[in-house]
Amino acid sequence: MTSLLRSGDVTDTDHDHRALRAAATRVLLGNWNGRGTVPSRSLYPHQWSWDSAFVAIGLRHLSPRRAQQELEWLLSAQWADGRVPHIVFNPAVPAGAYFPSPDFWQSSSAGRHRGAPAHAETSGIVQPPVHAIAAWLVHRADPRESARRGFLPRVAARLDAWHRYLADHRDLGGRGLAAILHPWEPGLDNSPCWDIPLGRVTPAAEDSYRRVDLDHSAAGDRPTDLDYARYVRLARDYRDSGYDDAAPHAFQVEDPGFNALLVAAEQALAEILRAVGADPAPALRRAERLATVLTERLWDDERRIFAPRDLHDDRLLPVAGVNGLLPLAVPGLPRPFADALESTATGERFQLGQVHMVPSYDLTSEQFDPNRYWRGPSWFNTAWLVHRGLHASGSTDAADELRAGILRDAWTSGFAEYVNPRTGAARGIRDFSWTAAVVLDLLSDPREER
Ligand code: 2M8
Repeated sequence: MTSLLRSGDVTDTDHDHRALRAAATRVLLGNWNGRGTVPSRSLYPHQWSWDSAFVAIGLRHLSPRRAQQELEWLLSAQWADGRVPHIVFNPAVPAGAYFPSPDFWQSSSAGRHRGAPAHAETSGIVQPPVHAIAAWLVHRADPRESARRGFLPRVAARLDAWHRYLADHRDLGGRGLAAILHPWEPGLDNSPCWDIPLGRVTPAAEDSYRRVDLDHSAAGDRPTDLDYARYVRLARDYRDSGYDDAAPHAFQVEDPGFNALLVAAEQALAEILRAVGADPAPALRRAERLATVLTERLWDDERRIFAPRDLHDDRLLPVAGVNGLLPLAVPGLPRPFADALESTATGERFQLGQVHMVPSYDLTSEQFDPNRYWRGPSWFNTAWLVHRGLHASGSTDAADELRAGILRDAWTSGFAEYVNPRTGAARGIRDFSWTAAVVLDLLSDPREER
């Protein structure tokens, strides 16, 4: 497969698409561990929260049943307070295979008062709430199989509890948006978006842990040691508070990506609730309120993009990341915002249509780095979300061009974790699950229910 991927390039022929589908299928099925899918067998050998949602969106085209199981397995590790942990650990994997490991998070003891499950070890932080979107798409892929297995009734209450956790425990700014407490929570770990708030965090001693990630990926593609020391400190402090959201937090930010995805997820949850005969009104009310506050509180009129708000001083951060473009994927985003975001995406900061996919950070910024993780490289899940937004807002040509770029970059990079936006060169690890998943989704018949 590798030599074929290196030498080839996909065009739009059926033959190429068949080969791409076969390769993506091989990646995704190869990363299935019997109950869920690991993002990567080497670097991430457990189940990650938002990865599994993207994986389910791809898997529904191969096996709707397996896609359902993917989400059910993740949700089975939900805490009683409603949080869906960002990692569910596989007990069969040696403890040293990933850091921070279960003995760092200590979920079943430190998280006991918040209702962490006793049957599974998990992390205690969260990731973007894309699960209801995935669950609805998985259901629509095969409503009969879904009904036969009782899929929606199984997940509806859990998804509802998850959204209520974010509304009730994470509204730290008091205006209705969910706050993130750690740079791992928005999924864009070392984005320059977090440099200012993260810079206030006292780093943990670097000899108090060992970075396993550097055994699998080039150091220049990964966060720095100083960033890691701060990640460890934040996670340790949260754990030591007993995962108490009301405790003081050194890092508290309202992220536009996280909240935009929550709006879309609340809308999907309303569909799910309606389908199971429950009242969709509370979810719809939350969606409407979130969408309004998002535009009131996180719009940066100078940069023409949504920006994170630092709750330390209640100010917008002076940054432009791909997370600021994600409100494009909110159904019903008012036209002026959608138009402005599209012109920012095609403008000098992101150069959509001129570079590979969508850079994770402002190309004109001094902080931009084309290779280092979320500081500039283009990622496949965020490109898929932008593609979806462009499509929904009627920008079909731009959406089609982005779709072709995603497929091409996945093929030539060997399903890389991320690529250099200027050259398309593969960065991070290969055979990455959500890269394969979004490829399968984009190759599906667009007339299928979405
Ligand atoms: C990356 O994050 C993890 C920590 O959660 C890591 O660097 O070890 C991010 O890209 C995140 O968005 C992703 O969910 C995770 C697994 O793919 O890896």
